[in-house]
Amino acid sequence: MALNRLKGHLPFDPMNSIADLTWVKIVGVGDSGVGKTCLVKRFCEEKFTAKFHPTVGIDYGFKIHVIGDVDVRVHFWDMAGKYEYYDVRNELYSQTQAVMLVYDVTNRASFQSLEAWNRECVRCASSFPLATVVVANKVDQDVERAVSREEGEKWAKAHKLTYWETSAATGVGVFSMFHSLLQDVVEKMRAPQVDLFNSDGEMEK
Ligand SMILES: Nc1nc2c(ncn2[C@@H]2O[C@H](COP(=O)(O)OP(=O)(O)OP(=O)(O)O)[C@@H](O)[C@H]2O)c(=O)[nH]1
Ligand SMILES: [Mg+2]
Repeated sequence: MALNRLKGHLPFDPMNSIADLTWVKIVGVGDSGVGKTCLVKRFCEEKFTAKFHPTVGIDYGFKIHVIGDVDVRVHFWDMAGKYEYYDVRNELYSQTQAVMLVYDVTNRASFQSLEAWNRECVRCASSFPLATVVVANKVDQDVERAVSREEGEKWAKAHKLTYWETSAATGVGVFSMFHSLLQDVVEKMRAPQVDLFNSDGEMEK
């Protein structure tokens, strides 16, 4: 039997179905080696690898996560932390709704880099009100800790951001951190948008 593939043969418009879905783009940034790829892998696949494979340009993850009555299609854009990939990252920030700023609690330099990462995100990903979390990763390596919880919390508070402690190795804190970040995004999406224009298309005074 021949299939009728003519335009309009479907009893519904597939584009309407796609438009009804909730899509969220989360960008992960932080110095190379802090554990961004491992955090995404832990959340999406419940896996962890001890071997280090630095991200080249960008890695990608996907998961459907339920927030209340919403099935959120979460797209993870896991950026390479090496500085030389700046031009690649710069191209990929658009339409970002959420950011995870990651550092490694055993590596002080990665904590000191947060300021620059935060600035890069605010500069490049400004189309939505951003939901941002500060993620102190590798807390399983407590004996080698170089940045205390108090210091991390203080930095996050000073930037009006939420602070989380995680371990991609053991899984501690990972689900709660992503769940809370996604809740924040869904709330921001539902918040009434301020209409800057009147019915004639002129800017309100
Ligand atoms: N002990 C411990 N090791 C971790 C943890 N998270 C990641 N690692 C290790 O840290 C190394 C780097 O992890 P990645 O996730 O690849 O780091 P990344 O931030 O994606 O690095 P780039 O892709 O280069 O930007 C790997 O050897 C991981 O196994 C953690 O929570 N605890
Ligand atoms: Mg990576």
